[in-house]
Amino acid sequence: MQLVTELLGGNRRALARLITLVENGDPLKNEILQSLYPHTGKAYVIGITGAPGSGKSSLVDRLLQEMRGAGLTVGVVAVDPNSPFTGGAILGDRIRMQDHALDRGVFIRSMGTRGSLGGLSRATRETIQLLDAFGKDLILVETVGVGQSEVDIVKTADTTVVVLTPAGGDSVQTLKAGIMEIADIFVINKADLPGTERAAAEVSAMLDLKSCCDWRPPVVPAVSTRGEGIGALWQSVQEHREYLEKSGRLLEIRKERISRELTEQVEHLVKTMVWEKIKVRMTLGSLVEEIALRRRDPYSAARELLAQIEFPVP
Ligand SMILES: Nc1nc2c(ncn2[C@@H]2O[C@H](COP(=O)(O)OP(=O)(O)OP(=O)(O)O)[C@@H](O)[C@H]2O)c(=O)[nH]1
Ligand SMILES: [Mg+2]
Repeated sequence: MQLVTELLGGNRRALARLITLVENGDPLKNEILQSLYPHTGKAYVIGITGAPGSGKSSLVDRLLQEMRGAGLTVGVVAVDPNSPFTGGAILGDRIRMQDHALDRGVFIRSMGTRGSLGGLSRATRETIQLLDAFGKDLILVETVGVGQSEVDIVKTADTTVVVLTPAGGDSVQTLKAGIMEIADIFVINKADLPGTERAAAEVSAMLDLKSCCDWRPPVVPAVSTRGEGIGALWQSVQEHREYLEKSGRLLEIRKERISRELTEQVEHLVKTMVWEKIKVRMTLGSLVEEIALRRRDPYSAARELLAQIEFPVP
């Protein structure tokens, strides 16, 4: 495919077009991802998650400067499950990253919700693959971490940075959402506001309770609007990466990810296949009527539907 060859040759427009095709579930999607797969696995993925308005985009903006300064190329995926917008457009002044848009070593893509959150996390993962194949050294994924489902998106990262703020009791909220468990690094952003030390102490106390693992997530205070603490954050990211690489953990977590993806892909295929068969053979409507009238039950009805399908063994 011409576009795939162009992407591999470093053509940014081909990259943008392929992301759109994949996002829209183009019929060629699997073929595209399949042919690019051998070129992936080189990029290092960093997830940045935190409550709305905690300063994730401002942090990404500053991190980009550090990373570019180190001579590395970067892809950014800004995922917002609450936004209906998707595509290349940067969402107004909420994202401060526009300055980097002219830098050819940086590629930024924002992504809004496409129906389900599950769909969004798949689209995010696929976009990461395209950026990886394109040759970006680092990929930053910004996600609004407010619920359990966003955790799925975060699971695609090698290093996960959780952004907290001193105000508003974010830390407690995040703890509830289960995001605490997946943090490799904590940032207490807006450290210019009161309560920073207390927030940092809270996180440390919580980490003390966790009797696990060789890596203790550092707690980094930052003022992203002024660029303070960004050097320390970048340092922590590199240290975490080094820890993962030296301990063999990186290979392990990447295998775990592949295992999840493979399972998900099989389930996705089975689901598609089954519903295609069921849809062509009968309508569900009458069955629903029957069940609503309590003449039937959904349990035996589901089994009967499936019993009518002859499963082809590929
Ligand atoms: N005082 C202070 N304000 C900050 C800091 N970092 C970010 N802000 C402000 O917080 C607001 C949100 O910043 P963003 O970087 O857009 O936050 P975000 O987490 O990306 O927001 P969403 O993507 O909407 O969830 C902006 O008005 C920033 O200027 C900081 O370190 N200190
Ligand atoms: Mg943002």
